[in-house]
Amino acid sequence: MATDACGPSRPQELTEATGTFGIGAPGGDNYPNNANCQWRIVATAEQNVRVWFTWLSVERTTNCADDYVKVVQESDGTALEQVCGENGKDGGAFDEVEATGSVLVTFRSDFLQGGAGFSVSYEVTTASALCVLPSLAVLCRVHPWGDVGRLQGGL
Ligand SMILES: [Ca+2]
Repeated sequence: MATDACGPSRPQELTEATGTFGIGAPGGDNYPNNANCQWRIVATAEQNVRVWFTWLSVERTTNCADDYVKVVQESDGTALEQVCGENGKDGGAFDEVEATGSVLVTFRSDFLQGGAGFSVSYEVTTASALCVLPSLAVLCRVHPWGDVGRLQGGL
């Protein structure tokens, strides 16, 4: 289990453009009770951050109130995702979420019952110059050509 993220020095700052982090491993022992872990995916106000889960095994409760992984856009505190259960909300597919600027990911567990943990991957991209035009801003959020990195990689 990642240590910095769950200790007094949390959140753990993630400054790489891409990465994966989380707790535990599929099929592993349960994570600790009363865990409080945080990771900050560091990005500028002009950068976009995509976040997706690669696996999830977190105690399922109504509204994911007891144990959960929560993804928050830091600039305005918008909660983009709060998940629990096995492999996604209601057992379905994970939602990929996108934020502007830094993202805070929080994992909490309550005093009983657990799961094997979770893994989150992310990618920080810089919006292309086209996307500063207000008329294109909405399209840029949903189209792959909105990111310089993906443009350079071909459409
Ligand atoms: Ca629990």
